[in-house]
Amino acid sequence: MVQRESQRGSILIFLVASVTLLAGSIMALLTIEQGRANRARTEIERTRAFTIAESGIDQVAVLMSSNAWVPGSTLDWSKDGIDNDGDGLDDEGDESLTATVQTWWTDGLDNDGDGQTDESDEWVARVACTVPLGVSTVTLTGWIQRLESIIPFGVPAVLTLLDPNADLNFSGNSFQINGNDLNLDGTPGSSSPVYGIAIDGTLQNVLTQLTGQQTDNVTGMGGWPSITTWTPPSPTWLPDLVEFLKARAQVKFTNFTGTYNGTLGNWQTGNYVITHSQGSLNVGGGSTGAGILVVEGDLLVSGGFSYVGLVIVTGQIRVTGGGSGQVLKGAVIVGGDVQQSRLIGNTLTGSIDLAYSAEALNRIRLALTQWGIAAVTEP
Ligand SMILES: [Ca+2]
Ligand SMILES: [Ca+2]
Ligand SMILES: [Ca+2]
Ligand SMILES: [Ca+2]
Repeated sequence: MVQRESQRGSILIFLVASVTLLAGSIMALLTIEQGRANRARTEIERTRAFTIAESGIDQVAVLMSSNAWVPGSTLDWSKDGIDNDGDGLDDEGDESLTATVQTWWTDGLDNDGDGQTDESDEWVARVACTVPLGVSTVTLTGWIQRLESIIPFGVPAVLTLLDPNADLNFSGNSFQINGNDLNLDGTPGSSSPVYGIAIDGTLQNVLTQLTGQQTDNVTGMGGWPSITTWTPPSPTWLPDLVEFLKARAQVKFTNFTGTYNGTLGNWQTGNYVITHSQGSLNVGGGSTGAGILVVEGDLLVSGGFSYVGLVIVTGQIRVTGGGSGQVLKGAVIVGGDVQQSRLIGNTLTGSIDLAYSAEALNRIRLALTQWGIAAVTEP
């Protein structure tokens, strides 16, 4: 009897030990499972955070291309008032993305170590994008680079004539063609001057058409008068350029018969517009603009007209005075003649004032630049 009691006791101890052991194993298994689930969840979160960070870099590239990125600003999905993840809620808890952008061409540093600071090959934006999600935080660096453009911002002169036999007809002293750099506020700029006039032909053709008194009005690089010869990089340079810009024009005229007196962009508000006219265009009456004006035909200026940027005309430019004068800050490229006639009725009126402005061309270049993502690195 004593023996049976003792046997029963041993079995009980054995059972209790087994159950404890089993419970321990189950607990261990559960812990492993839990760890695996956590790791899987963390992995999913990380992948999602990675994808979101990539979208942030895409967004910066798109904003830069549409000239809507404010330099020095930060992208912050949690405060932008936009439903970035498309779940119907704005700026709710899980829209956590911040991106800061370092613009190499404005930072006053020689980022590529070539001895030059903020030069044209430093047109690179470094985007640091951070996305915290759950227990994970992903940081990506995007390298956004300017895409090549065929827009000629390195112009030889403020007035470039592509016709070797172009007729130039200015009216007395009522014109200025100045290749010295001028800022948009009217102060002298710090960029190197360009020539007053460049012609894809002999200098003689230009010189014989200006009176001695008129040569004083063509200033810029290389002394007096400031005239040079220049040949485009290819025979199809002008038509290629026109096609390229036509495809990107925001304002289009087609054989417009009236006189346009509206606004084609405004440099003071940073609104630079590509305007294309199929056929001749007549502007005047105080019309203003900023950007690139492309005319496939003749440009007739029949009243006050003031423009900041690049004017490209495949035919002639004809100016008939009037208003407060014709003012351009930037550069002009013309396929045909340049004619100025100031006689309206019996009254002499109006003047032409063409001034080279590196600031104007740089601003337009920046505004019209397309940006592409060159690389994405971690972090
Ligand atoms: Ca949302
Ligand atoms: Ca948001
Ligand atoms: Ca450099
Ligand atoms: Ca720099």
